[in-house]
Amino acid sequence: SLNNIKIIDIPKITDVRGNLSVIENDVIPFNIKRVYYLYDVPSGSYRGGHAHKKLQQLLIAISGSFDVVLNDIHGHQQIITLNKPNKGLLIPNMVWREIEEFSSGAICLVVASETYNEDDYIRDFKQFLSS
Ligand code: T46
Repeated sequence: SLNNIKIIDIPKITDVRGNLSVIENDVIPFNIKRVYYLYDVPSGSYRGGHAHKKLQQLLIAISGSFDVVLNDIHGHQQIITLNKPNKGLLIPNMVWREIEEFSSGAICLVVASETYNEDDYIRDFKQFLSS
């Protein structure tokens, strides 16, 4: 449910040369199995539109900004804007997500608990609500 959604602070190491942020397994509640990223998203376009049976993941706006629209099976909705490279949004399993309002040049980095598996996706919203 949406109660398990969290904003995670990613450690930031700052000095005169700029910032460095690092994600190790102690920052997130799962072992990292995959990393992918969304970029060059055309303005007005959106991504997602599905839920995961098992996968948990952390979304980070490493550049620019975007909105994450989250829905749970009870019909609750929450919209979270990500725009900081040292804040991650933890999305547990069984949460419907859509990512929209990408700014120009936005990059969404995703750190995932599982390798890619199409069988883990629920891509039908009605089926999601009745699961
Ligand atoms: C999510 C959001 C944030 C692969 O072959 N391997 C992969 O690891 C991924 C993520 C995708 N694909 C293939 C499957 C599709 O043919 O790439 C194509 C686009 O995937 P999808 O339509 O699922 O992309 P998004 O941006 O709608 O969703 C992705 C993730 O799939 C999803 O888990 O939460 O990013």
